[in-house]
Amino acid sequence: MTKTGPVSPDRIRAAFSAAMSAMYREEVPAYGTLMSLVADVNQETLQRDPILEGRLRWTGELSRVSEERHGAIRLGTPAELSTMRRLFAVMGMEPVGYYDLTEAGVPVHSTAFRPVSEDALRRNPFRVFTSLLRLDLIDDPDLRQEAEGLLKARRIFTDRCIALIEHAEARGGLTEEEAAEFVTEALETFRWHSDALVGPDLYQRLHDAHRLVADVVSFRGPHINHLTPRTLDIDAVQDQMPRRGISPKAVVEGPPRRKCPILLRQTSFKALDEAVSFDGHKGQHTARFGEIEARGQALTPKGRALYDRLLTQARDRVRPKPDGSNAADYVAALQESFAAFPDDHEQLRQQGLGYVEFSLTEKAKSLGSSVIDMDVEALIAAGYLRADPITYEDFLPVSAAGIFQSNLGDEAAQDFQASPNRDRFEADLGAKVQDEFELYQSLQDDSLSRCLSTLGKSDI
Ligand code: OOG
Ligand code: NI
Repeated sequence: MTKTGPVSPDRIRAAFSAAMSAMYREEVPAYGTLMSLVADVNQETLQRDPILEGRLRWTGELSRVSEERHGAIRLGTPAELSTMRRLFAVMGMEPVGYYDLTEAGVPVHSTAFRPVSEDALRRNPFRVFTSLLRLDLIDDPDLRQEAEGLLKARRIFTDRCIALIEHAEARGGLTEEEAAEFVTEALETFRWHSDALVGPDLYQRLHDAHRLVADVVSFRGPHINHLTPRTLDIDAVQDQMPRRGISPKAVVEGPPRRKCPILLRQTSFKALDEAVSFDGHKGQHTARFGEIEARGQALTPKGRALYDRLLTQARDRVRPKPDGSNAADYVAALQESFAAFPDDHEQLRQQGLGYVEFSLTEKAKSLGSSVIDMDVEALIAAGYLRADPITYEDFLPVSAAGIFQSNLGDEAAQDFQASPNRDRFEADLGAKVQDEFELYQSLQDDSLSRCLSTLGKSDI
């Protein structure tokens, strides 16, 4: 690529993710503390567990782990959502999955913008959980109208940012110089503004409708509300957080601790009470929090159905209380319930529960047509083919609801009619969201075809 040719979207994404991290570290000191704790724990974990280290090295994931993070934003209007899609597209991030949070008492629906190809994920897997507020679920028609008016009038993207998005779309990319400018301009959208758009009375009315409505409608932009590093041992980080002055929520969301991690485990903590000026009146708002995550194997639809069933079973027995008083009982129920989920890599693969990436071992490289009669199982058993878990790159609705709840305040849950509306979301987004299962399936299929064609086998 020449100096003036387009910069790869992967590089823009990596630069943006680093810039976002630097900004957040400055705005939220606890994030810096968390980053150093996570770095320490990850290093210890790799030293303690050479098998894990070897696998991450083999699959090319080792170098991405310490750079890995996700963020979250909440948008107010369809126009904001569709422009955000175009902004993320410049960085090679596409909408994957539809999450309906109304069921959990939060008036939003969401998607995750993330890279989708194997290469792009390896280079930098930065993702942003992006929610759109559902004002249609707010009862008071006057308040709804006022909120709509405020949202319609605000401009969350700089003019230059929009111009650069259009430029990238028209030219198929950005030059080095434009890309640097794009990162700076795009960052502005995610910045915290302590001067609210509303006075104290309206803030209170919005807040009374729902904490989340106040968080979206009262401010100039969709401040990034958390930035989450990936840890290799979430229980160790959870344990050590209090020693560094951070108090996490009582239970880790997602599956229990296992030998073979699956999907996603997450925990969060309240980071800041922000001082806000409401039309010159001093006040407070809690917008931003901290979170850590541990990622495990992506599950097939069959594995996911089993996960959902076992999670529901555990939560029917013990529902974790917001104050943490029954945390131990919940963890015990979870562990008991998940005893029915195989905890062995071979079992997970053979039973079709988890996705894997196939690769040829060193031993296979000296082989020729002698393998022609072997099938996948035989190739694995003979040590020619290996199967490593594919990392889960997405989110979990029950966990996301738990994260929303714990940070909005425990009184925030309200009963909405569960009302998923994916068509509406996609119309507002201006695109279809991709299906996560199809993406994992094709990563798995492509890895197998590559191995087989290297071995000179067209099919198995
Ligand atoms: C998003 C909460 C969901 C996660 O990691 O599941 C989330 C939000 O609070 O805006 O980030
Ligand atoms: Ni999160």
